[in-house]
Amino acid sequence: MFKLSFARHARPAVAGLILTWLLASVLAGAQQPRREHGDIFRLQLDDPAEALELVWIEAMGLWVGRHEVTNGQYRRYNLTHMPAPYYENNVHGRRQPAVRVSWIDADNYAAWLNRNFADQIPAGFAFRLPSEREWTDFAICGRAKRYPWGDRWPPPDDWNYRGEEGLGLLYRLFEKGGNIRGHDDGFIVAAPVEESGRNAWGLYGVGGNVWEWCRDWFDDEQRYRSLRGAGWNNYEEPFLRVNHRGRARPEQKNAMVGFRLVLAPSGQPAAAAGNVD
Ligand SMILES: [Ca+2]
Repeated sequence: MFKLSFARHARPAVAGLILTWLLASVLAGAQQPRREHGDIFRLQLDDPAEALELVWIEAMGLWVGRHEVTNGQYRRYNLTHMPAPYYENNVHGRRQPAVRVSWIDADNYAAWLNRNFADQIPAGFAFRLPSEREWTDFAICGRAKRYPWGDRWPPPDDWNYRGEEGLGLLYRLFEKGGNIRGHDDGFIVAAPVEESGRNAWGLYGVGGNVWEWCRDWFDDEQRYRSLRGAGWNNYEEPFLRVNHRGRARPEQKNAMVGFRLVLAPSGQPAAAAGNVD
């Protein structure tokens, strides 16, 4: 009798548990739709015209900024952001990358996004600067190569470095050094972010346009933060290699330096820097 009685009461309980589990699974699925490589996430900020776009990179398990953060997007945070021209060339354009922002500024910008747009950010994720290891991963797109665009020299014309376009009067008067022969991207300074260097994962300007702050310290003494990717004023072949590491003090600002953000699982530390060579 005991056995029968137990069975009679247990069945509805088990059925209820299964139903609850199924409902929970369906709801969880609705909250976190399946992501596929290349899916775009848009953070509307407080002005949809300045939405930040990020690309889901399945192999890395995080979103990577489709572009360098723009002056327009940065101005939603700092209304007075107006980077001074480089000689006579403007670098404050709405779709040009945010420049003359320090590592500290970029880190604060990510924190501002996390604080103010939590309702738009997928649960368990947060904005931050990429580690150098992550930067390298999304620069090479799963295939070892010498430069962010591939193995051949010179860079394709739609990757923004200092080519033959940069030979105006003021350059000749003030700039030392050379340029990339046979390369003309059409931009003397930073290009609009969507007009420079699209890679195989649909990310723009990962090489060139502006140097990008990374999260890591450059040195064990923690004096410098790491920069990757070179910028519009670079023509030196070693600087353009995918494994080249630049550096600057965290408070430094420069017309050739900007940043890109990742939207990554917030509970995990960034992938360690490691040896990028
Ligand atoms: Ca760049």
